Amino acid sequence: MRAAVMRANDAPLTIEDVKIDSPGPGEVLLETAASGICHSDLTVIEGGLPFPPPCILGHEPSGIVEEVGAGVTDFAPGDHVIGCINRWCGVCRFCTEGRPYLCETAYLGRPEDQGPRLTAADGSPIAQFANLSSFAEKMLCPERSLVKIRDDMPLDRAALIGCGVTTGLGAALHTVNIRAGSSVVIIGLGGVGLSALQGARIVGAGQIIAVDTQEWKFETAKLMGATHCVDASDGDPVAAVHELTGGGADFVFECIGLVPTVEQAVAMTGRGGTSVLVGVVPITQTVAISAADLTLQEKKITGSLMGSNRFRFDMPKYVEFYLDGRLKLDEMISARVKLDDVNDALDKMKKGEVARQVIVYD
Ligand code: PAD
Ligand code: ZN
Repeated sequence: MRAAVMRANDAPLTIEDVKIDSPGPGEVLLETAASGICHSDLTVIEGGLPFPPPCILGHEPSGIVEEVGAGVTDFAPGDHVIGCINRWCGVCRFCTEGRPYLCETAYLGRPEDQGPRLTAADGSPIAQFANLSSFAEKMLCPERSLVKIRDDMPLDRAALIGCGVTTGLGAALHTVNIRAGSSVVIIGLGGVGLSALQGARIVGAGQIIAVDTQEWKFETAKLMGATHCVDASDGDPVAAVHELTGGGADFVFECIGLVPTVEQAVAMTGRGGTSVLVGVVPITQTVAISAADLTLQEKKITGSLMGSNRFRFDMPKYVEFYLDGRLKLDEMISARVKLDDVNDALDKMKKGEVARQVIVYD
């Protein structure tokens, strides 16, 4: 099969012929239908999230089951599925207390005696990213990385639910408890931010203030429920939010992963409010915040991992949200591209020229 391989950090991915193994116990072989391109893929390429090359990125996929391994009972050939990076074990402390997205064994790969799932033409192993690697025509995944969805859900839009939508929507629906009428700020209107924005609208937030440096994104943001838009490239976005909310918002979602915008998020949060850090700041960087500001105004800061998901339950529900019109995905797709165009697509994402791009496979 053809795949885009990361051979080195900060270099273009190379399109190569890669061998994919047949499914072992508990594994499912899929034909990849579509894969969204998420900023986290770019963060890995740039070295901000450590994952050693050679590897195949891509972690926002939909697919069709081709073959199942021994003991697989939840899937059969022909099933339509979405893949998620949050494989769960079901028995660790976090799984049993109902937070499987924190599962401690999520990224344990294959037992060594089974050999690698992916190998290069010369037989050397290629690492699989988060049990998925969807920048490839096929995927070999643990069954607990997958969820079956309705056959009438279009697979290019289903792919978006695999990461960005679940992350943003879930941050608003699950990580925090937004009461109807609360004021909400979304900083960063990529796939993740536009999904958090829709989550705020779905739970009945009052003011929904969208912040970005790319003015063209505001039309989409308004379509998805933004009541106000702030152009961060024109003036101080913190002052603008304080003005609009009368002193700071109840909830601020940082959906970019930059140090300055994390600091802005905390500064935009009002008395008793909550800053939700969704964007992934490169692990080598730290953020300066005033502790007294938190104490004296009882502000809270929380991280949000993959929308605090229980994806086998959440993703089919998000499919229903799309099919009943509550979740807008068509408007989120800036372009459908081919696997060969992946480097160009990553470049466009880097420049902030797109909302979400999806690789569609034939
Ligand atoms: P994206 O690159 O599509 O969107 C980022 C947006 O931020 C773009 O619209 C930019 O124009 C905008 N932007 C850039 N700089 C500024 C600025 N200074 N002020 C305002 N707006 C700005 O990214 P994405 O939506 O794919 O991902 C967003 C983040 O979420 C990224 O850090 C990614 O790694 C992270 C993520 N987190 C999780 C999780 O579990 N927490 C999961 C998936 C992705
Ligand atoms: Zn992602």
